[in-house]
Amino acid sequence: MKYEELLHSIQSYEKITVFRHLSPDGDAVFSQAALAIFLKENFPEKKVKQCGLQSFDLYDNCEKVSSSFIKDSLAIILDCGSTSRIDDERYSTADKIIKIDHHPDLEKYADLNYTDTSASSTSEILTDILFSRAFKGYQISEEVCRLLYGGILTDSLNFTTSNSTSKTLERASRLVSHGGFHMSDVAEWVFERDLGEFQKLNLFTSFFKVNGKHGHVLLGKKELKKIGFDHRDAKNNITQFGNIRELNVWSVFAYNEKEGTYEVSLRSKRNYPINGFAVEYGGGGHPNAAGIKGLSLRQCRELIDKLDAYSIQ
Ligand SMILES: [Mn+2]
Repeated sequence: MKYEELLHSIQSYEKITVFRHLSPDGDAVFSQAALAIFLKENFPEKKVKQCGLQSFDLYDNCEKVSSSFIKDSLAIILDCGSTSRIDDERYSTADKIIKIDHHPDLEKYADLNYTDTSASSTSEILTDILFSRAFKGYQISEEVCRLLYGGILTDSLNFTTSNSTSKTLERASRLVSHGGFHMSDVAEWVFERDLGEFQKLNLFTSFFKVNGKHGHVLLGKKELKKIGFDHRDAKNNITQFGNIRELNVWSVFAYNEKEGTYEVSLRSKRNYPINGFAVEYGGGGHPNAAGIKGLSLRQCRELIDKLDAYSIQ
């Protein structure tokens, strides 16, 4: 990967916009903030804006950005495998587009593309970039290190996902030694939840059903209302089912009220790739972490049966 070209693009633009994906998570938001802060600290003469219309409760970093600003800017898009995922469609009007991401490269939408599907997170790739030879001499502040470490923790679930590697640890280690912060402080910040959220989670997990070695929750409008979740909350909390010895596959099916259809998050252990199922139903993702949108209740039930059978193969 040639990071020099990325640096040259940054150097040649006066205005830079940094974008993230819809339904933002820690990796999307922290990598976005880290890059924006890095750019502001090292290129004080440039104007850098963080774009995104949907909010993230742990960290409020988005700004109001005018269309004319975006038009003149270099847009750097983080953590978005396809254009439909990008929060704020105005990204497409930017003068030049750069993509940095770890999702399968389904759509070629950028002028410059830094995709590494072997990385645990976009924050991990960004760490590799900022500590690379190309970026030597630039300052990486404690705040930038903390944010990137937080992004790696979120997506790698504390270094436990199947795409966490020795490289992930090496890069995380550089952040900790360079930033000089306590790892446990960042872990607490990223994973801590309040009591109300904990009680909602208890209700959420009470809908969990197991057949074969597949566990799932199927949540319609009524169930989601009872929990106090929307479909995104439900899907984000698929991590609750990640450490159950008896399961090979686990999934969350949740009704999207606005679309009138169901959305699914699928997860599995390393020897049980499930992205084929996602593709079959019009979705996509990684071998052990995939998603689908726009399903009918009948399709959900059909897929649950298929996953039940697959999980004991
Ligand atoms: Mn990510």
